[in-house]
Amino acid sequence: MAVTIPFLPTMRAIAVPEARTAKLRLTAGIRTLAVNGKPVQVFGLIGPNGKPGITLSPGERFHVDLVNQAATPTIIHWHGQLPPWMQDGFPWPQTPPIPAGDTRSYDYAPIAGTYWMHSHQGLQEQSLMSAPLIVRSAEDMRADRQEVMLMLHDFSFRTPDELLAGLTKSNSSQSAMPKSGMDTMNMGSGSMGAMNMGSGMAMDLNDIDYEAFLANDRTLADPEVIRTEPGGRVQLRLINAASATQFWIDLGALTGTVVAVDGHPVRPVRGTRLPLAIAQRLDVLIDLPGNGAYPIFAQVEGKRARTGIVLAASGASVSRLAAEAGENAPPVDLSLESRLETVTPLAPRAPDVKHRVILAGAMAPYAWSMNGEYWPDVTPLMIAKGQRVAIEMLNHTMMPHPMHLHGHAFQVIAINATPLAGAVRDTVLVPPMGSVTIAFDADNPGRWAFHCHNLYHMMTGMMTEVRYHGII
Ligand SMILES: [Cu+2]
Repeated sequence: MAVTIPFLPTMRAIAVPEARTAKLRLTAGIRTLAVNGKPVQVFGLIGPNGKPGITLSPGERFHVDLVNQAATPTIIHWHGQLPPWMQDGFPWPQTPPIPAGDTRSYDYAPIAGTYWMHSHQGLQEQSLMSAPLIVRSAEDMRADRQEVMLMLHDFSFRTPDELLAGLTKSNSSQSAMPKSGMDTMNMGSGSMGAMNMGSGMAMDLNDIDYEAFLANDRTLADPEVIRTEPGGRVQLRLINAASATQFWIDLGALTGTVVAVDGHPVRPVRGTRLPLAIAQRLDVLIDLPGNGAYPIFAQVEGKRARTGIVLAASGASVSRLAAEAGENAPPVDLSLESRLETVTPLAPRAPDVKHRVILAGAMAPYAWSMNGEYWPDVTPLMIAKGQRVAIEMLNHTMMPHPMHLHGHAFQVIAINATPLAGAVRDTVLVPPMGSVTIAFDADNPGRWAFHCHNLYHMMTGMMTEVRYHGII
């Protein structure tokens, strides 16, 4: 059982003794879900209270026994958290996957905010081996607001292996040469959502044609209805746990205030339509205007398809919601990113080391690379403890790439070579033909995965390693 540590403001700087933190049990297993009226077996990560994932109180350690009852090896990554590298949940040779039936223990000091956990083993993430990881802050406990979690997934009745084979086989059978950059005009049969960018180039979205999009495991045919207080305040914790789908969050009649991205506080930004790249999170405060029912939609970029939940005052009737919006959503972009400003900036300092990473690849043949290398045949990006590190990512493809660095929170310091004092976060979108530069202080020695969070891009090569000198 979770033990709630009472919040004592004057003790914030004092480490919570480990003995006061109970060990929590997290079970990786198999569950049955109904999607589009059909029962289907998916993975799940069930926490100590029988619900998906784990929620920690302020000061509580991430002290967890992960029990593998999934009947296959697995390893779970604590996305955005900053544990020692051997606890990161990545299948390094030193930390192999957990065999079926085994248990592995974790114990580290978590950072507060909206995080999530997902398998880093094969394609398990597509089969819903993921769950929320919420670490409440002292302010969360003080504030008078209702916490609402909204976790998004893309779903297919085909197996993830079939989905991957569909991408690599159908496209490699075409006689297309490897393409990248400006000459990439046509992305092959797998491109469901090619969009004209206005410059005559085709922009590519949505590699896979999914059969459903889930919000808290449900579709709009039977959405979750969350009862709210009339005129109350809601803290929406949005998590894009989809494997290959980016969304626009549509608050409809409501206006929200973004107060954190990827768990890290930003200066408040107001908005009604908010882009959410793969693996990213948003914390949005919403003051409900009255007694009504308010749908919160997540619409797939480049498509009319959407999913969502409903915030409804008790007694408010909830009408049936159309599963499609009136028009296609535009590509997810950096319109929000460019307005974000962290409240915890890096100290001013010139980078000690700068790495430049070219993102390349195309739909036909379906393969994606970083600096021309395909995981696992990669040259690690070397850094040293104590360095200020900058990484410039240049996207030479027509696909957007949501790039995630393990073990560090970075600050976005330039978009398309224009400097900014952007958000601190763990996943940033690099749009087609665009560039983003991130910076961080190298303070967590180890081996760290650095990859595109589109699962199929990662699985066909778009991953590398950031390694500290002296490790291995
Ligand atoms: Cu990618």
